[in-house]
This record gives sequence, structure tokens and C-alpha cells, in this order.
Amino acid sequence: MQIEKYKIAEHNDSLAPSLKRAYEFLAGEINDAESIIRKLTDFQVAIPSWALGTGGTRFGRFPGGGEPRNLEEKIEDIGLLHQLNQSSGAISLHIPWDIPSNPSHIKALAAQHGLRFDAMNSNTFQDQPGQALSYKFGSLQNVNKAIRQQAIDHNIEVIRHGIELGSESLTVWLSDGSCFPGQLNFRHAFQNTLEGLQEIYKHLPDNWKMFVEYKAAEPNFYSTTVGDWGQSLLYAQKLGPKAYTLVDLGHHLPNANIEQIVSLLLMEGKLGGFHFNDSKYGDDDLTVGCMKPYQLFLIFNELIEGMDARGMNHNTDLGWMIDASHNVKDPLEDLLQSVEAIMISYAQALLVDRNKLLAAQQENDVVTAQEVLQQAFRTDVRSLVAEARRRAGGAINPIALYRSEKVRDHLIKERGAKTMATGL
Ligand code: LRH
Ligand code: MN
Ligand code: MN
Repeated sequence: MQIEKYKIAEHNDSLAPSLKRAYEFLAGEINDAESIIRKLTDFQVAIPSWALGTGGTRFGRFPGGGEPRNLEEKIEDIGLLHQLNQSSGAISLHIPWDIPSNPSHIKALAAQHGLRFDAMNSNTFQDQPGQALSYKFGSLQNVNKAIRQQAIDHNIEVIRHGIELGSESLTVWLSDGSCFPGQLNFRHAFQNTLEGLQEIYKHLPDNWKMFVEYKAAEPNFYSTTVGDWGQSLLYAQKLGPKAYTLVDLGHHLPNANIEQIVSLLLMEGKLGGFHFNDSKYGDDDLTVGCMKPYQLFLIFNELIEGMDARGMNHNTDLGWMIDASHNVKDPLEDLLQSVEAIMISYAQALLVDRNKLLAAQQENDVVTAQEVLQQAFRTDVRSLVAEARRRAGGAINPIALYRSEKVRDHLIKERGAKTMATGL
């Protein structure tokens, strides 16, 4: 379903006076609101195809109704999000959950909704029906060469699907590792994995990037073969210039300083992309910004500092993706909240007075450095983000409009109350 343009206009008219008051006040308080609005308008975050259904827990799955039944409906859902916030102009697919049976039709449908295809994700962490060999003891790391080859072939197939759709990157996340001491020879596991990645790398078109995603633990709980940013960077460096590290916010050991990781990866030109989410305990995949908004701001602060130092384009030079989904919210409302949290943190980080911060750092003036950061973080930028959205043709309050238009009820009527999207 789509929301008629006049509905967005009516909604915006009703909220325009209060937005105008808030925005004009803020624009008078900060430097160059217009340039921040332009950056916010350009900034697009890819939505993961697997977040459109109510995510599973290890113990059960409770679909909420009206979930997309196929890739076409997933694209329609993201089209709707993009209509509302004008910041979700890309989709990230997971194969085989989203095999496009008719790629040119899928490509055209996405284009109709103003969406492009962000990174393609491969899946060698589950066995699929009819699959010849099992990944129970890993995929690229496996002691069995035939299993390694099966995983390599799958990744090459994912690249092929991506080429047909116009994607330009492959994200490889491996669940490979071990659950018990002694289970695995770490060196052999690393070498097998590197050889497999090298084989896959050979099949990347010239304009493609490979993102090597790391994760500290789960499903393996003793060792993970791409367990942290150091290991991912090691693979990426050995692979070559098209390989980069991908940071998923939920994939670190507790209290890891993610902003420092980001800064150093950027310095090395090896940060490729992001999976945004939030967490309290582990890879919780919660809504972005719901637990640690200050951490998110500090990460964006380093992103902007590092990207500007390297002359990078904020929107196009890194892969921005959400990787969040869970089981108690309407997935579309949840994604609207996640994108909003990203835009807010980005806007706050754009407000940081970099010259003043650098001067304070040079003088070891710790108090001023903290003041500079917190001045930006404590600025309420919601009207700036809403104004950027309004000017781009989106809704001033996407969730309010989604609710008043009863989108979920329509989706349930159209698709049924018992549908379940493919995914975790
Ligand atoms: C692994 C992960 C990875 C997968 C996705 C479904 O935890 O973050 O990105 O592809 O979840
Ligand atoms: Mn991820
Ligand atoms: Mn994850």
C-alpha cells in the first residue's frame, strides 16, 4: 500500500505551525542550519529485508499480522517507509531468504519506490532445505573442503543476484567458530576462511566492495573465526582494496569503545559500512538509539571527523544499514524509530564545534572538550530532522501518520493476519 500524497500534505499542514516555531528557534541558536538540512536530506539508510517481519527469538516467533509474504511486498513496505521519512531509500537483501525470481521486475519495482539495492548478504549460517552438505561445523572454516566449496559457491551466487539488481557490495557474516576449547585449530580455521574469502573476492566486479562483518559470539560461544575488528581488518587487509570491515553495533563484547574502533578503521581507509541497532546485553538487535543514544552520538562524531578528514562523501562512501528486528513492536514503526534515531545522532554530530574541540584537545582542556560534545548532544534537533523531512516531501511525524492511516490494519486486510516474513 502507499499513502496518498495529499494525506501527507494534510498531515504536514496540521503540524506546520508548531514545527515552524521550533525550527526557527533552533535555526537561530545554531550555525548554518541550512547546510545541516542539506546533509540530512542526502543521507539514506538501507532497510534490511529481514526486519520487516516480527523477528524471532530462540524460543518462539509471534508474527504480528500483515507481514510481507514475498520480496515484492518487502519492497512495498520499504517504499512506504521511504515515502514517510524520505531517508530509507535502499534495501539490503539476504540470500536465500530473498531470492529474486524475476530480477528485472524486482529492479523496476524498487525503482518505482525510489529504492536502490544496498549490500547483498550471504547466508552460510543455516542449512537450507535440499542443501547437500551441512554447516553445522562451520562454512568457510570447515575442515571439509567440499563444505568450504559449497559456501564459496553460495557467495558467488549471491554476487550474481546482486549484479542483476544493481547492488555494489557483498556482506559476508560467518557464524563460524567453536563452542568448546579444543574443538578447532584456530590457525587452520583462519587460513581456510581466508582462502575461501579470497576465492569469493576474485568474483567481485571492479566497482564492488566486500564487507567482512565480525561478531564476538553467538551462535558459537568459545571462539568466533571473525570475532572482532582486528580479525576482520586482518582479513580485509590480506584480501585487498575492495575488502572492508563492517561494524555491527551489537557485535562487541560489553563496554567496547566502538567510536574508537570506527575512528581507527576510517584512518586506515578500511571502514566499509555499518549495521545500526542497539543492545543492552549482546546482539539484541534492538531499535537504534533506544538504550545508548550517547554512544550513538559519539560514534557519529567520529564518523564525521574521520570522513571529513579523508574528504569522504557522508552518504555514498560508507554502507549505512540497519540490522535490527525483534518481536514486540510493529516492525514498520520500529524501523521508523530507528531511522529517526540515526538522523538525530547524525544531526547532533554535525553540530559539534570541531575547531573548538581540537583546540581544547591540543591544550589538554578536558572540561571544554566534554562541554563541546555535550553542547551538541543535548541540543534538541528533532525539529531540524523533521524540517528536512518535510522539505523532502516526507511526513513531519511519520509514526503519527502511519497510525492515523491505519497502515497495519490495511496490510492485515490485504495480506492476512497469519503471514510470516522470511528471516530469522
Ligand atoms: C548476525 C547478523 C548478520 C546477519 C544478520 C541476520 O548476527 O548481524 O548481519 O546477516 O544478523
Ligand atoms: Mn549484522
Ligand atoms: Mn547481528
